[in-house]
Amino acid sequence: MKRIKTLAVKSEIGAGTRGASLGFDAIKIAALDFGSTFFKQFPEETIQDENAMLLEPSRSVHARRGKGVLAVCERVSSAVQQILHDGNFPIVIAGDHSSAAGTIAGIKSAYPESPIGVIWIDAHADLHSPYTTPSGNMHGMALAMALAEDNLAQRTNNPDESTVELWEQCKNLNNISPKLRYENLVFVTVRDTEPQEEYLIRQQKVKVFTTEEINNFGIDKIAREILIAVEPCDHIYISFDVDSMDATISRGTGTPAPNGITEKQVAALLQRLMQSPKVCCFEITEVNPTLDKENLMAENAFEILLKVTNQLLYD
Ligand SMILES: [Mn+2]
Repeated sequence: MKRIKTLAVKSEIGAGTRGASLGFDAIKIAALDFGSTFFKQFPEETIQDENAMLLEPSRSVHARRGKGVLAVCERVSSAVQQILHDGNFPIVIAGDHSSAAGTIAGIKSAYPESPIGVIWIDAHADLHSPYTTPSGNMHGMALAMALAEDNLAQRTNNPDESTVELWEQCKNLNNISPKLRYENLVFVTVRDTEPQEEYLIRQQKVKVFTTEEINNFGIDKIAREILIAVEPCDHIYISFDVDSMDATISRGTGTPAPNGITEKQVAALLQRLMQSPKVCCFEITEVNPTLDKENLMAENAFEILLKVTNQLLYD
């Protein structure tokens, strides 16, 4: 049986919309409303955030609050590495998705000799760099950091010197670069992408499992194919951004997108994926209760989290 430790990353400086740092507490409130003892069951660690940076205007337009994002990623990385080193299973409950670059760095540092597999369940590809970003928000750059991807072929921006320097530090987090290879990345329900990201997905032949394929072929078949796609990897990380679910369900998130899957589909998919003993870390991210009605997103997220955890504990 795996011993779980939850990691609270109440950081939202990588997002353009305010409120994702409240996601963790909203999920905790949902648990209390359901009468669940979930948050008493497992040891918990909170990562120090840099949200005070939000009180000042951001100077770097192509990597907003990048210094803070890097600092949070470094802390998340150390914590994840330590949890894995202790033989435990980290469940990361994050604010905005930029900290996933830290999670991947931590896993890679724990297993430097092994290729890491990443199952990225998200409406977005998060493959932008300061050279291509339309917004400068770093939650759209998490995977590019892990892949050490500049995408200069599709360059639209001229980031200043300090931004370039910061980006180099982001890519070289823990002195391993890249931490992830395209062939070990799988996208699930990614659908709200920019042309620069679509170029990379095509050029690097990234495997994408669409909402339509999930609807047509069913969870079991898709889950099997996802696990086959990351078969060469001994350690698999699942990152679940709640905007992978359809915008009608996931209103309480910063960048909702239509044509997603349902909460039932995502729960079934995750339960099936969790059956693989190679899965070493699970993350849930981008719950923003300030955009929601009656904490619905956090309640959905908590129910999914509970199913994932039960699969881990009682498999
Ligand atoms: Mn995302």
